[in-house]
Amino acid sequence: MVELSELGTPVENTWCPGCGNFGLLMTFKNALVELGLEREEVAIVAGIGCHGKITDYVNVNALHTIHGRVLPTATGVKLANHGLTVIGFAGDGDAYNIGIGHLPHAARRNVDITYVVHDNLVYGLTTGQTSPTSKRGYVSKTTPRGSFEPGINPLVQALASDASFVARGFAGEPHHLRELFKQAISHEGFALVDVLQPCVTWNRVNTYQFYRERVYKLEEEGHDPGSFDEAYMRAREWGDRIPIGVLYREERPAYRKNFPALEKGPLARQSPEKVDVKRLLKEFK
Ligand SMILES: Cc1ncc(C[n+]2csc(CCOP(=O)(O)OP(=O)(O)O)c2C)c(N)n1
Ligand code: SF4
Ligand SMILES: [Mg+2]
Repeated sequence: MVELSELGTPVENTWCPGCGNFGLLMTFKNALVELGLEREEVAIVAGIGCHGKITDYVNVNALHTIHGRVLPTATGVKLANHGLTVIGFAGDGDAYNIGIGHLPHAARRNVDITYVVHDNLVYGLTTGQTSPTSKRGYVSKTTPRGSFEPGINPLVQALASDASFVARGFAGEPHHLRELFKQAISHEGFALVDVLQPCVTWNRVNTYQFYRERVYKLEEEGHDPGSFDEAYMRAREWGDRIPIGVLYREERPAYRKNFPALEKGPLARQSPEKVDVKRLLKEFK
């Protein structure tokens, strides 16, 4: 079992002081420790953005992929070696703008990965442009008169895509977020955890205080995560009250269980010498 001290790296952390990513990072490491995982059993994949630097800060197998392609990359990692616990990290721009096309497919297939979205409602790394989750009226250098587009609702998108686990956490509630991470990572299939992650440099609207005044915990209000209708209703709630917790959970087989070749064990551990390539080439000629 990995110790917390083994998960650190010598890389200098360049996130802005106070960034919500710090809470998310520490919480994630604690979740790995509490799940009793070994370092070599875990693979993380991240996109491009401030969030993406997380691959430098956790001492596990890590792949810093390109903007918007966390899900196909993580899917490939999982299918190549389903012995790994695979967690993808994306930004809201990464996940819900350029990468949105991958969400419904990973979700409907129930690919066995956890998808953590650092949702700061802004493009952080590129210095503060309006993002797909920015709310209507949001003022930034790309929308100086306020965004006239309604923000995308990631939880509604995930539910509509048949995701089998849909949750929202808040980086300012680390104990609560740690439990969400543990549940998502233990879930068989696709698990989205959208994390409200304050960007203290560029987003002066959705601050720690903004969320502290609004978030409430679903489990304290008798929410039933087995009810799709109830989950949908809660997913649409954003105003004076913002729900955090597990919105929806459903048990169904993970994507990899459809592949007979994977029943013999992870592909990464199968010897290519045993594959009759000539017979295969003949078959597909
Ligand atoms: C294909 C591609 N398009 C655009 C960019 C430029 N780019 C880098 S990060 C980024 C957006 C970052 O915002 P987000 O995904 O929300 O991550 P954050 O920095 O907020 O964590 C963009 C547009 C890129 N690197 N690659
Ligand atoms: S720009 Fe925002 S998201 Fe990026 S490190 Fe700074 S505070 Fe965090
Ligand atoms: Mg962002």
